[in-house]
Amino acid sequence: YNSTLVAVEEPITPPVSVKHTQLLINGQFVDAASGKTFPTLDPRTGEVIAHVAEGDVEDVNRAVSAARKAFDEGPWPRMTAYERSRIILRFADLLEQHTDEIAALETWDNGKPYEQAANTEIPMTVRLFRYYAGWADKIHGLTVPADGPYHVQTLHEPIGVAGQIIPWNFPMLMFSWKVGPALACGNTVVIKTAEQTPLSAVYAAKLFHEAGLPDGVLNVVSGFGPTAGAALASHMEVDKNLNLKGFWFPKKLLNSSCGNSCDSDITAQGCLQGSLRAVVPLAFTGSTDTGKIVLELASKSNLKPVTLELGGKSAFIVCEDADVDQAVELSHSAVFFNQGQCCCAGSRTFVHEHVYNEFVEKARARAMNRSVGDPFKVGIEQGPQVDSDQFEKILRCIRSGVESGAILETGGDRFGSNGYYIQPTVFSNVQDDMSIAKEEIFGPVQSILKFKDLDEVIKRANNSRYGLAAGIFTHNLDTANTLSRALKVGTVWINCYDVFDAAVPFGGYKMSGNGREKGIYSLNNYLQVKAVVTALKNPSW
Ligand code: TXE
Repeated sequence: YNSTLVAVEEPITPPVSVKHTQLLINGQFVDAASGKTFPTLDPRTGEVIAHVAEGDVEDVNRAVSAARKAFDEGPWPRMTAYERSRIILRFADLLEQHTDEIAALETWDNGKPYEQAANTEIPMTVRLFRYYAGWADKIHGLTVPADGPYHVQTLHEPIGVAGQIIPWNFPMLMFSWKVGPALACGNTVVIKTAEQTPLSAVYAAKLFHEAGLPDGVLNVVSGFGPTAGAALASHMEVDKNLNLKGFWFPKKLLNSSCGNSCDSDITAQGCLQGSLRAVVPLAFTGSTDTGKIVLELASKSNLKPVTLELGGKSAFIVCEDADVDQAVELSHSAVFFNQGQCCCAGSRTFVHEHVYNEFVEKARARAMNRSVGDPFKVGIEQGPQVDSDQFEKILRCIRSGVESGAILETGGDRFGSNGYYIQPTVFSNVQDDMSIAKEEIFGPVQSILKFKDLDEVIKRANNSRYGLAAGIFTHNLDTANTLSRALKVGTVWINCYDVFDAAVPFGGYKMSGNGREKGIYSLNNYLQVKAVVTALKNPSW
């Protein structure tokens, strides 16, 4: 392997210290109820960065109660939309002022290049909050010309407590996609961060409180998926002042929510001394497998609506008239950006047979030229993978590619002997039935496939359980239009890739998820519509 090697054996000391390691509930930093902590690790070395509070069921319950109280009794949904917007804008300013520290926390915890975090991701996070701050005072209903002597209007109201579960690949961006629209609409939030990257969100949430966010509006719980995450997904949110009869709920869930102990699922209904108010909605980003679990937990608890942003195996299609140099460069970043840890990574590179050989040669050269090294070092394009699980999974995928007969053009192994670095890897001669062409690798591995004509590539690109995104490289308008209409995906990029904008919706077809985030579309996830019908005394006017 012949990349621009940069020593990874002696990691650079991060230019930041870890200030916050507790949970943030009701505006206060608190330990986990159990007193437990877990280590968050530096992917450059596998060494411990800090011990972080390990939230679990009881902490999620505390956080949901705080969020519920802030929604039912607090100023947040009652203040003017303009005031809410001002607080979100003040937070965006603070975030911008603290870009260096937050970017350093992201790099330390996740392994992504510091320059990428500081110059792209934190600015995009700031932009997203400003975008949704702009929406706060522009959310309103309609007047409806109904039949009959009625004045009809719709009110667009916040739903209540939003539960949110985010992954580790873009911790701050995922925080903004979830928290921005939920708060702009006047909801309150409980967000569970990923166990690999708990540091930045709690830091940012502290800044939100400095910006004037009332206590309880934004609660951050760090912890693991099957415990804290599952508790949020299955939360019942039961208040104890009313008597509900005739409802059936699984005993386990009730006990975890209300703290009482019931003998059986059936007798559990006697325990429901409360009005049932769901944690709604639940927004999840992560793997398709965990998305299924989350959906099941939501339906088995209280049918809370769930939006899912899941995995992908996106096609990047290089047509015969494409600018090959541009397509090589963009297909390279479409796969390798963020160490390949992007849900929309263009991880199936389909290349027309007429430009295939030239493309493969140039793609190989570009990958060999990728600068891999300590992500705090200037000029580094690729740092380590986030953790040992991901590192091992990617190496397994690479082995499977070799065993199934794909041609290993470059890479194929770990990089250095320390931490979770992987060599940029390119396979050519990849066939549709190989697992590297079907499964989400989530690593720096490009799979190049050859195609002959449009009909064929449409069928093959759509032959996937995923449908998140696609890239099309052509100067032929008709080809671009045909492909963009035919591909079953949530985003199509034409002669570009990974163009993210706060105003542009993002989400998946098929098993890449449901619902859309960003833009005006995300507001719908956090609003409910009330129709108000008033009889007119004198309809002739
Ligand atoms: O994901 P998980 P993992 C894909 C990618 C990666 C694979 C596994 O292919 O290799 O998923 O990564 C929380 N109830 N993506 O294991 O498990 C968990 O704590 C409730 C694509 O890290 O989906 C974390 O906060 N929550 C993806 C979040 O789910 C649970 C980004 C994501 O973790 C839970 C990440 C449970 N039972 C991985 N189990 C994308 N779409 O960008 C886990 N979690």
